[in-house]
Amino acid sequence: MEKTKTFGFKVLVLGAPAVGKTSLIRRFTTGKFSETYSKTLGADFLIKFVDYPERSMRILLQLWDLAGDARFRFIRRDYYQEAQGALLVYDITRPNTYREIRDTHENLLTYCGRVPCIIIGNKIDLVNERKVSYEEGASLAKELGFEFYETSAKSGEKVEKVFRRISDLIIEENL
Ligand code: G3D
Ligand code: MG
Repeated sequence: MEKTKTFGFKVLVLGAPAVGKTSLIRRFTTGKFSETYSKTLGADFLIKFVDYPERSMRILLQLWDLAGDARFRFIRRDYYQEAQGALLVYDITRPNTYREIRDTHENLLTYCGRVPCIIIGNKIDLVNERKVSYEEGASLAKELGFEFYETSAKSGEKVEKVFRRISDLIIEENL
């Protein structure tokens, strides 16, 4: 039997405050949605393996969550350093978080260059509060040249999918 190789990658989860970055990471790494944890201070990361048995390979995703709080801007450069991919997250109930995606992407380009990215519209469980349409999300993603998914950290919808996709894209780019 072939020996399984492990590769580690750093993935940034970016977006305005309260779009659900920490919730998405927690949902993916623990399978749970928790309403009670404290707000992220500074930066932190959680890890999770994504397995590719057919390639005898496993990917260790280091998922970095950055506080949107301006007080922590000084750590940003270190935080961005050597990331291989990013998830750009907005909240479908808050159009300003959608409009911020372009700036967030500009920042990412400045520090990391062009790395694989996925755009995510989160909180689709809040059906009656939706203010950004699927089409708006898809069209922004198309313009920037990235894939687009809508998720709910609360219900878990598409959460596994987006982390596996970013892992796939990073593999294509780096291995
Ligand atoms: P952030 O890390 O991007 O700042 P958080 O965002 O993960 O801390 O989430 C911000 C708030 O949105 C939290 O609520 C969290 O429970 C909620 N949230 C995150 N994802 C979803 C989702 O998919 N659906 C719904 N309905 N809520 C979500 P509080 O009330 O603690 O501010
Ligand atoms: Mg957070």
